[in-house]
Amino acid sequence: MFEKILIANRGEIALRIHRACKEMGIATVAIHSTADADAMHVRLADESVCIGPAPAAQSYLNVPQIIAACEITGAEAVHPGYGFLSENARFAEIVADHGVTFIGPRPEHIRLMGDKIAAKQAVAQLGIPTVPGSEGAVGSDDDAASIAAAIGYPVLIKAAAGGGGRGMKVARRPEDLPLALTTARAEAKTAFADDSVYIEKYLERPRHIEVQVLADSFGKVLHLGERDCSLQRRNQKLWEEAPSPALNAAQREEIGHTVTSALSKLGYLGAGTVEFLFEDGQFYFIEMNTRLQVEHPVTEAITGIDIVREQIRIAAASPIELEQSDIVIAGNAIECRINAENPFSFQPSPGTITQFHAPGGLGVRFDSAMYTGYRVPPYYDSLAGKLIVHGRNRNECLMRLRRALDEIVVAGIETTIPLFQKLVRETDVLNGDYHIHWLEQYLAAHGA
Ligand code: MV4
Repeated sequence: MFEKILIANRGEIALRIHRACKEMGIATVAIHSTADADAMHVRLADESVCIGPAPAAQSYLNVPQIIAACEITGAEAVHPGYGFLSENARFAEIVADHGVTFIGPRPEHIRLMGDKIAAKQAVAQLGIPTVPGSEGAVGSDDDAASIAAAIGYPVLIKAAAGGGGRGMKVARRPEDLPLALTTARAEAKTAFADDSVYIEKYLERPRHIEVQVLADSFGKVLHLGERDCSLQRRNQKLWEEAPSPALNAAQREEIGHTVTSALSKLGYLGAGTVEFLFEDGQFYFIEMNTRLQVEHPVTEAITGIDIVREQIRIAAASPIELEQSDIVIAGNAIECRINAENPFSFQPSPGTITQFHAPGGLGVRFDSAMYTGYRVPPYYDSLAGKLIVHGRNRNECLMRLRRALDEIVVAGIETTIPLFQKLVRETDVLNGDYHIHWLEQYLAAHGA
């Protein structure tokens, strides 16, 4: 096992990784920008290295500085967390070239899943259901028109280099197609310097359901059930829950089996998430994330498995000491993302936290790097904390969530807490009856 791990991240996820390391008897190295000198992740770590000025490009994305920090501290492995360098295949290679273990998947799989067309083709070959559409990038507008006619309207044009929803355009009728293609290509060219696009059948009101997997270096691949992440706004998830209110045990087992069998054929290693759209009882692959995700704690709550500990063990070539039959889904868990933002306009709200009180009690977890007097810097994403609540069933979970939301105190900045206080009283949310556009429609009707 490693003796020292460098945590190449900040905020709540740096603390999350630190905690797993401490439980495993591993020393930690924090890296930080000048803006984060007073951050909790720096205070908690055994050692810290300042790697550059506030902008992420010069600090948390500064590969030479991070490698130097490994060398001067003697860290044997790097955990990238999420965001920043976590899905950068080149970073994973450079880390390995310096004799340091990258705690994550193999570079080839990070690279494959970063190419949306190649990923879709690869997983389709491995038996994962995908959305009907073009086989790879579309050529001329005439080719696009015949593909669209064959799959039927509405269709969605997606950027090959995209992901996260950028550069997508819907064509509802054949006459919309030329403009949708031109706009999607132009946006893709500007955003990614690559104007290749592909076409899919447009799903009108799907849910976003993702399957968590763990794969070790001995060929064992397990799934930890799914998370429903449909409650989102502008591709920012706000509420995630597990299990999905939309699936039954047989559907869960079937999609879980499909995913593990595919990833085992691929030779995947580490933690990963396979994302699907789910509509009318059918799953359609959209993307695979080759990193730890923000919402991993809801899966930890219902399975009792420490996903970060498993990532570290897998990277150290230890076997997963569980079988699929050992993984039992117990109760329900919900995560609310407490962002430093106006709850209805979602404008960032950096500033000093004048008062802070974390909620507690049975079934309540609060992952955050906040403290009273902490100044939320304006340079990074606005996630300030994650409230994760677990109950023996969904109703118990919702009762605890209402109680915990009323208990948290975060003063001095605006947060998304008031939005969640309204959502936990909405009939559709209480019934689990929502889809990927539900929250945007709700905010348009009830927002600021
Ligand atoms: C779709 C879709 C409907 N039909 N594909 C958006 C992000 C990208 N990763 C995939 N996305 C979508 N792909 C087809 N064929 C609707 C979305 C979508 C979405 C998906 C997941 C979570 C939130 C979303 C918000 C808007 C659109």
